[in-house]
Amino acid sequence: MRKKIVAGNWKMNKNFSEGLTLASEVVNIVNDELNDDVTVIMCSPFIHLAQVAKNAQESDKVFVGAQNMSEHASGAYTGDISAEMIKSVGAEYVILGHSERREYHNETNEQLAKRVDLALEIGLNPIFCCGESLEIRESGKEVSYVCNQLTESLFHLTEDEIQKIVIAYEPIWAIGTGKTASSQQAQDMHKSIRDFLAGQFGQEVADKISILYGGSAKPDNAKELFAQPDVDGGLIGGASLKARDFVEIAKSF
Ligand code: 3PY
Repeated sequence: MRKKIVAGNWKMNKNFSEGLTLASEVVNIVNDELNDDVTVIMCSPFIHLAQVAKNAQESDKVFVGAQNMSEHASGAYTGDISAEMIKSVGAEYVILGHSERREYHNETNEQLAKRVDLALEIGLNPIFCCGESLEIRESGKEVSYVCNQLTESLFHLTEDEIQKIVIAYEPIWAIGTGKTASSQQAQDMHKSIRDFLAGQFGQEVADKISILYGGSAKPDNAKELFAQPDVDGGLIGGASLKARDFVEIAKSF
């Protein structure tokens, strides 16, 4: 059985006190309403992380993640945040390679491979994002593009290590645009990703890896997306900023 996961990516939203209010609302609603078999993750800005992690201790279903981290372990990297710092405040996950980081900060597959290694070494679970632009989809090369992202950042891992990775497929054309991939488009890509993982790590291992869909997922479309056999949950942007909407998504399995 794969883990069902709903992770909220708050991006650069919410000041400190707004963030803490959101976190405690999520924890309260999850504790009252959510089934035990769903894992909820809040990926807050760094500033909020320590306190959000404390809030999450009130629930055995809620976990906390960062949205990015350095590929260096420590040292003279002004403004950067290390895997160890993230882990030390109680976070257990870290989003790596979100398309906004790839686009605005030129993150490369090679750099992400180093971050994946460091995160695993410290004991953080990467939520590794992949996904194609509209141009690539229209050229019909979306599967090979996404598979190349996986190859260059993840295929050096061992069978044990790859099972600690959560994959998030986020078509760039569906992020912040209000456009969602149809549930069939999501399923087709998730199946291609799983088949590709199976080719490298074996079917048994690939069947254990949770693959999340991201890109304008909301309470209205989550049920249909999560009903697909290879969609194991979502990485949620805007809708994770409202506790009620976020938890409704988590209740959509
Ligand atoms: C979105 O849904 O907008 C996301 O980018 C989630 O990471």
